Amino acid sequence: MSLDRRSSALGTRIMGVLNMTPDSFSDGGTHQDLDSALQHARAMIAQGATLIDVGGESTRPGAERVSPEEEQRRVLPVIAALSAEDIETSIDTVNADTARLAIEAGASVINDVSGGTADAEMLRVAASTGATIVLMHWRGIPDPSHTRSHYTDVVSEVRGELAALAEAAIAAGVQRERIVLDPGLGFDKTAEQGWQLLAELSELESLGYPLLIGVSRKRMLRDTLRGDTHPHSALDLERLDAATATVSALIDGVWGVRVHNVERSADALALAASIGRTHRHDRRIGGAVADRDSQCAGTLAHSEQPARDRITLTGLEVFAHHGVFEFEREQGQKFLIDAEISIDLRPAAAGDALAQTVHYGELAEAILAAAKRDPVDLIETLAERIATVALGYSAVQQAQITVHKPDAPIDASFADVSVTVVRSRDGRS
Ligand code: PMM
Repeated sequence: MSLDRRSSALGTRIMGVLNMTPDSFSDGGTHQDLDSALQHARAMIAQGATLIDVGGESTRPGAERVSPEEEQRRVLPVIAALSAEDIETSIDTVNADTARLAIEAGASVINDVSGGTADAEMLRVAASTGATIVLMHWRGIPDPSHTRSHYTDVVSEVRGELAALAEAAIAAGVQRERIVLDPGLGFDKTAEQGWQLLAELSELESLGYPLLIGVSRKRMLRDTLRGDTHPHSALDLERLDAATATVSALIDGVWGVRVHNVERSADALALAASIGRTHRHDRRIGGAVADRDSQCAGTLAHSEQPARDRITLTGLEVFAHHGVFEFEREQGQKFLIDAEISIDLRPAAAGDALAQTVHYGELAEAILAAAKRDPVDLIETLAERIATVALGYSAVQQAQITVHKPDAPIDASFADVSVTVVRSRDGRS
């Protein structure tokens, strides 16, 4: 496994699309069969996805609505099977019943492209199950003729409408930390409006919620690429996936990207993160990422002197299949991870602002996702991988990672064996 692939679980999560629909935007019909759907999901996880987004009803303009029963027949077995394999899933639905059953089957995230507006019960389901909910911006069932895409200022209007969606969710009992917002590229937005939103992501981020971006294989890419494309040909998909990966790299740092071709975007994000770690940040579209960086504590201006402030997570437990021996690979065992990150906490403390620090819950999730990914022989390698993930957060100046293997195959009686790596953003350790 290559180093760049490994670092794909950096700050930005990759949500791999698994459309169980015969008429989806782009992969309709290919994964209807449970086994091939599971295989595709496993492949996406191996390529760097942290979450699989399972959908049973297409939101493609002009697509037929399906009954909730049919939708559930398509998605629930896949979600149950993936959960049994410890693969995290989200349910892409606008139906509250489907969302509830999906959560019961093991999904942890509801991805609602209607932002909780299509089904009056949706927000209550999110509140009562405690699931994370992605609230996407739309103005109704996708309309190819863009009759609802009239905006005076698309960024501030989408921002305002997203804020209202989040407030409605909180009023219904959803915890603020469980809300992710998505500008809904292609949904009641022209290509031009989509690009404007991407150029000013920092405006949306200033709402204080994590952002998910779904640009993968969208028409705004095709509209922007030069020359003829032949919709749905292999060449067309390849170009769209390359374009998706390019955009993923440009918006690296958002909470998540929803993509069909995980490998391409994982590579692009890893490369972007490498540049981000070694370059003084003055790249980006419309300054979006520069703004984000300056909002973060401990930007590169502080990085020459590692901060003495720290966030420490200890005893993160994960069951995984790392090890040199065949039986370790087959049976798996418990690993415990301690992570101590150095970060200047003064801005967060001064403003009492979560956006100015690293969300330790998110860090824990990113570490666990990295630890669950493809097995390696050595806990040294695992610790290195996790340090890379921690340093993917732009505010983190130094990461000290200890991986414990308390049930390691050692004949002597022993309490624990562990390795520790200390890695700095400036590469000095
Ligand atoms: N796009 C599609 C479906 N679900 N969910 C979120 N959160 N954001 C999106 O942009 C989004 C979505 C349509 O694309 P597909 O049919 O190719 O999956």
